[in-house]
This record gives sequence, C-alpha cells and structure tokens, in this order.
Amino acid sequence: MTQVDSTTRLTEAELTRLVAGLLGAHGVEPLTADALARVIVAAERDGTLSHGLARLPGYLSSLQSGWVDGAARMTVTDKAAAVVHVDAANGFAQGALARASELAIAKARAAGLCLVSIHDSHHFGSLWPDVEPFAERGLVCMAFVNSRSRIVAPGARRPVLGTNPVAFAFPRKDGAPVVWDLASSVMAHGDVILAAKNGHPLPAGAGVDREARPTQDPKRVLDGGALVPFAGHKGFAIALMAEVMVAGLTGSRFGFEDESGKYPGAVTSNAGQTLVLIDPNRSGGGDFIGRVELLIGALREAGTERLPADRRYRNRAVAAAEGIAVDRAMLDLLKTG
Ligand code: NDP
Ligand code: PYC
Repeated sequence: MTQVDSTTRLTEAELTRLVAGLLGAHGVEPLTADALARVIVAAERDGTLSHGLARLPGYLSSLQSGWVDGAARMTVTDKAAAVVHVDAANGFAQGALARASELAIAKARAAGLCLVSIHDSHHFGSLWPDVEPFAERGLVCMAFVNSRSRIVAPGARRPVLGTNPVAFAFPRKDGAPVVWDLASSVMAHGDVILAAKNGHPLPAGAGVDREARPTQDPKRVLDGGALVPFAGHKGFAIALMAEVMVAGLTGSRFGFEDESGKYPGAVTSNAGQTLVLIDPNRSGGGDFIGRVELLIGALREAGTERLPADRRYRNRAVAAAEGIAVDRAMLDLLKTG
C-alpha cells in the first residue's frame, strides 16, 4: 500500500480483498463476494470507472433494501447437451456465472457451443469481465444483460428497454483477446451518474428529461428522464435483441416489469443474463486463429491503431506497475463499512 496525498495506491489483490470483505460484511456469501469483488476491481483497474468502485454504494444500498439477496442459494442445472441453466434466486449474476463457468466450458468443447442461461439475477457491473476469461481459454464468447427501463425508442414517449449491454470476445494467436463491450445507449447510465457527481454536462443527444425533451443536464436524466439509444434505431435494435436474448430466453423480468420502487435504496435491476460460448475449433471453418490474425493484420495495415480493449489493457499494465488509486472516502468505506 502506497500513500500519496489523499490517495492510496493498492495492489489488485489488496483491493479485491477489501471489496470482498466489505461485501461479505453486508451479507454476500463468499463465492459471490469474491466474484463480484474481482469484477468491480477489474473495472477500476482497467479504467471502466462507471462500473468500478463508484458502484459500491449502489451494491450496498441494494443489499440493505432487501431487493437483492447476497446469500442467494443458486442452482446450476445441466439442462441439455449445449445448455447450462442457473437459477440465481435473486442474487448477483457474477456469483451465478462463477458457478456455471467450468461446466459451460466443458460443454462448449464437447458440443461446439454452449448457451448459459441465468435467471433471476442482478448485474450491476461491466460485462467485459464476463466474456474475457472465456476467450483466454480459447473460446469465442458473446454475452447479453437486460436491466430496468432506461432508453426511450426513437419517437416513443417513455423508456421500456434498458441500457442493455452486449459484449463479445475472441482469442488471438498470442497475447490478450480482443474484447468489446457496449451499452445500447449513447452513454451508460453509470457515466450519467459520474457526470452528475462531477458537475459535467452530457453530450448533446444523449439524454431526455421526464417529458422526453432533450437535455444535457445529467440530473434531469436521473430524475425521471431517460437515455437515447446509440445510433438511433440501430442501438434500439441491439437493446431489443438483448432484452429478448435475456428476459425472453431465461424467463427473467423484462425491464418494464421492474419493482425496485417497493424497496427504497434499491438501484440494481432484477433481470437475467445470457452467454453464448463457441469453440472455434468445432465450427468447421479450419484455422480460426490464423484467419483472425490475417484479419487483424489487414486492419493494422489499413491504419487501425486501436482495437477494442487496447485502452483497458494499457490501463491494466499501468495498474500492475503503480497500483490502483483509491481516494480517502472510498478507503474509509472499504475499511469501516
Ligand atoms: P464505451 O463506449 O466506453 O466503449 C465501448 C467499446 O468500444 C469498448 O469495448 C471500447 O474499448 C471500445 N472503443 C471505444 N473507443 C474505441 C475506439 N476509438 N476504437 C476501438 N474501440 C473503441 O462503453 P459504454 O459506455 O457503452 O459502456 C461502459 C460500461 O458500462 C461497459 O462495461 C458496460 O458493460 C457497462 N454497462 C453495464 C450495464 C449493465 O446492465 N450491467 C448496462 C450498460 C452498460 P475499451 O474498453 O478499450 O475502451
Ligand atoms: O450503466 O447503464 C448502466 C447500467 C445499468 C445497469 C448497470 N449499469
């Protein structure tokens, strides 16, 4: 631990222990606390600040409200040759995925692909930490999450779909996988919260107020307003796909079925998560990795300097060398709960 002014730098392992300890003190069972802490700290480490430590107060207030069950007794079912189902029993999705991962990988290798269907879960984090580890194991992976109504369709009066993110990861010959992960809105709700906290306006075209009028004031978006899908009807189509891939396939709540209002302090969404794992050696296409390298070579040769995840990997290398900065208020929360 290194102290500089009001900021302390912690190693990833130190910070993960503190976050898991705090979640455990708020009733989260050990496996889920560990999985959740890893995801929160990974987001902070890689610079996805909308879904890192800033999310901790939201996790805690949702737990305190009784809306999410940190000690949920989850059930993993071997549903079919290429399907793993998890009943997350109103717990955190990361705990459900941690329980299902090894079975899903084995099925993907045996059958060529595997659908992971997570029912009745809360996902309040970044999605890329869910797909990257599968690509590190040689699989292609796609993931979808739905959440409470937050985006207003082009021409509509009120939001129905969530900022539903989609993530995609594939392995490379050498080195880290290529991973993208994006909200279906112009900006993530988590970034609106950060803008409100820091007193920054939103970019034009990102949000609307409670009367569906365009606004750049993050507080108006948070106070009954909504977000706009990225690229208009295209982002809306992606959000719709995620809603069907998740709530439709897993039987979890649609965003508009949210009942968190009955639980003051609840900010997470009770919904679901779907992942699709593909073994590229079983798809019949031959030399997948060689073809991927050919494609990336062509992109580089054409002048593409940045691939998705490059920014995060750069931040990760800095964090490994210098530690992860934690301000005093956050350190107090982590140490005193
Ligand atoms: P961004 O718009 O910041 O990034 C989207 C993707 O584009 C990333 O993979 C990013 O890579 C990549 N990217 C950005 N700029 C470039 C570029 N110039 N060239 C190539 N690739 C680029 O993400 P969002 O704001 O949409 O989402 C932020 C986070 O919010 C995500 O982690 C998402 O999962 C989370 N979220 C979670 C929700 C939930 O329900 N749990 C709901 C909505 C969002 P890189 O990472 O390297 O920057
Ligand atoms: O940032 O839009 C968001 C979000 C929704 C649920 C978790 N994060």
